[in-house]
Amino acid sequence: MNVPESDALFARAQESIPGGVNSPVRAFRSVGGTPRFIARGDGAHLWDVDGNEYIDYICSWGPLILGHRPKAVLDAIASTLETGTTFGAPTGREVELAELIKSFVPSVQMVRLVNSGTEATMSALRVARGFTGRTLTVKFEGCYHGHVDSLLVKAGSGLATLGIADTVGVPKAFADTTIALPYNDLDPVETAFKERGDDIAAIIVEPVVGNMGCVPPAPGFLEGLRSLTARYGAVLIFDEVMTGFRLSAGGAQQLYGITPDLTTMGKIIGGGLPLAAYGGRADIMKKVAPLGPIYQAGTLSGNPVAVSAGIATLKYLKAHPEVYSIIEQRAAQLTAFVPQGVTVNRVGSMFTFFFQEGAITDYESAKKSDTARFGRFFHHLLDCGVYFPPSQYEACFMSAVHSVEDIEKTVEAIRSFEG
Ligand code: HOZ
Repeated sequence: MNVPESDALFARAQESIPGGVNSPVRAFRSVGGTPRFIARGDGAHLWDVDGNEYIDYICSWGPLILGHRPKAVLDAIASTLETGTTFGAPTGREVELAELIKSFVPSVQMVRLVNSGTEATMSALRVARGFTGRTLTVKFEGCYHGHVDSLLVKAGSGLATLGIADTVGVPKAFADTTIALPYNDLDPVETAFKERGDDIAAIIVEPVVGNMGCVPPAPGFLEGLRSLTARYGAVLIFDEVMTGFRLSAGGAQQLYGITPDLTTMGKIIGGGLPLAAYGGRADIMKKVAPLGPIYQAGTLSGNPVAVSAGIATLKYLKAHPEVYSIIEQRAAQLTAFVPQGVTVNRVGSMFTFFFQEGAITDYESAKKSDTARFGRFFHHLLDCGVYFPPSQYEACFMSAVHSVEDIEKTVEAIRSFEG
């Protein structure tokens, strides 16, 4: 497909922005070709600057559960803009959003609003260390928790996409505070606690992984993490930036019936604007300044425009619980046909077509995928007007406004792949 306007913008962008993009996976590096520069979105569809239309399964990497430009969210933003954009002082809306979050996620007894998922995980980790007086964190290979220094060890998402094992720029001393273990395997976690349990502050985990592609937890894995952290006095952090408000109203923790100590949230919570949060047990959150000695702050935290978009989104989800069955059904319909040599992992409205046969349960198995064939699949879909993430190691997201026709057209495109 010729995309002269995107080509021209990409050439210009590369003169001023590293790799021409503001977040690495967008650069199409692992699939080749020119990233589409987007002119606009509406509902489940996107249009690029060359006028091509796509059915969008990136949904801005997860936030757009209501699609592009949902009326409730646009109205809330517009009316908030009439009052100003930022005050650097508390507003009633922040209280309303905090109360809404608590009503969706009962394990969150207190919550602090921040601006990005990275900020949320960075802060939650600091709080876990401050609360326990310990240093080490257990994370899982292929999970990605934003670009927090100590969490970029064996991380998924863009690092997996670009083949960066461990980023340069993280001091060894920081990386040494992280114990990276295989996902879905409890034995090494148990061993780590036996050997270093007195110094492990937290386990942080994507309860359903989205960042090595979609990988569900094996039966008993999350339960095992819960009981080990409880036994050793460590904090269990669920990173629900992707899964929160998506896999159910109460996120993965509601779906699997596990109560973490702290939860990080992002994406959907901001209704398409930059907003994220961390929260959990009141006795832990009461250690955060100004109540306690653990410092964390932000000029634009609780920004009124983002907060109003978040409130509008969560209120819509509360009033329309049927959204969850709709997006699950649509995703099931889309993934019913699987090309030969491909395995689909799906949990609710998150899914990935892995270009290999056999079970994908962890980072080792995810990495066995035929990424060159995935790249051909990706470009075939793009040519058919279907916009998937430009990486084998990301999840697709369904929105409430993908229509049956959108899904049928997508399945048709998948069926016609001959690569
Ligand atoms: N790390 C994000 C997905 N896992 C990608 C964000 C982006 O490129 O916008």
